[in-house]
Amino acid sequence: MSSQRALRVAVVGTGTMGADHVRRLRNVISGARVTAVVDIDAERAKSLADATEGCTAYTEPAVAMAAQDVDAVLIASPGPAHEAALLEALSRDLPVLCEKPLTPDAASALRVLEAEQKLGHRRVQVGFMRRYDAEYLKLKRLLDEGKLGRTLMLHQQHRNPAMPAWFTEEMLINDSVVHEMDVTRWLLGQEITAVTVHKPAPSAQAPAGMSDPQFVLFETGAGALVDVEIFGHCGYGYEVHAEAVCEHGTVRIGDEHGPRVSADGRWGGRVTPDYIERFQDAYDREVQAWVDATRRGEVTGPGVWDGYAAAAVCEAGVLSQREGRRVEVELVERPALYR
Ligand code: ISE
Repeated sequence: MSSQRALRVAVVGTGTMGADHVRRLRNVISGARVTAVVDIDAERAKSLADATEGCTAYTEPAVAMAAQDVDAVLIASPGPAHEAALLEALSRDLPVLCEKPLTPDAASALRVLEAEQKLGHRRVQVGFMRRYDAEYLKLKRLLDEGKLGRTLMLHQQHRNPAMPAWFTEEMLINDSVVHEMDVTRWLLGQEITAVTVHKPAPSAQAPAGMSDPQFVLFETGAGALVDVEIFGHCGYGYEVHAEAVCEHGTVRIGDEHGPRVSADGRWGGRVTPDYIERFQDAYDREVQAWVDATRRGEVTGPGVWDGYAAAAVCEAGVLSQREGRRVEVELVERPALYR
């Protein structure tokens, strides 16, 4: 692929994230342009394509991927549609940025892992965008420096103001806590070995049939303990915090967004309303890094192994959530391609 030419991207799925990525590729990212958008909703795809210069609308991912003017694929369709799109892209040796989750379960993630191994080189980056957030990057740097010693515990809070009507209790684990699974593996450089989900008395704001909030405990390979409060309907805004407790100090992120205003005898600030705003910079950096690496013929971000490992932890988490017991995570041996 010529590094001179702009990367021609097909965006598969034009819901909230897909449409936001089209806007980002159009207005923010350099070195790329959107030449195809795909959605089963033909009208929605067409209106997005009409607003994007040189862009064609499709309803079938495979047809868009076969087009002459497509070099790479950004998958932002719902999780259950990812496997087919990923296998199609890999069969054509096309570079992919796939929104999380890689796939909804470990068995399908393994099939993608096998397809990429058969290809013999890495082609897929998974959209774990928190790895590109400025605060998370600072936390990672501090932990990696080593001056604070080993990380013994991580405390994390993940609060959403409300979830869409179709959001299920299981999705608290595999759509929301999946981010903390990846962050934990990335920050500590360890696999998660067991998951236990606890449920306090639910909030009156929790929808019928959903116990919300929940408290999730991870155990890791080297014996760290990691807790995650997931609150899907906290009502007041979107907040993500993390605190690492190390042998010689602690590091906390997630408190400092926007200005702190002192006036009228009070001080205060604003809570971001949603993840699109809170992680906007991280999404921008993630997509720019993917475009740059792809134009160099490389994959530099989280890959299929990370997507598979998170899917395996999700599976254990959902079982623990259902049965109220500690569940061990089962992983296949890490293939050479991902070491
Ligand atoms: C959503 O799908 C995301 O990925 C957000 O980052 C997360 O905070 C939210 O809980 C999920 O539903």
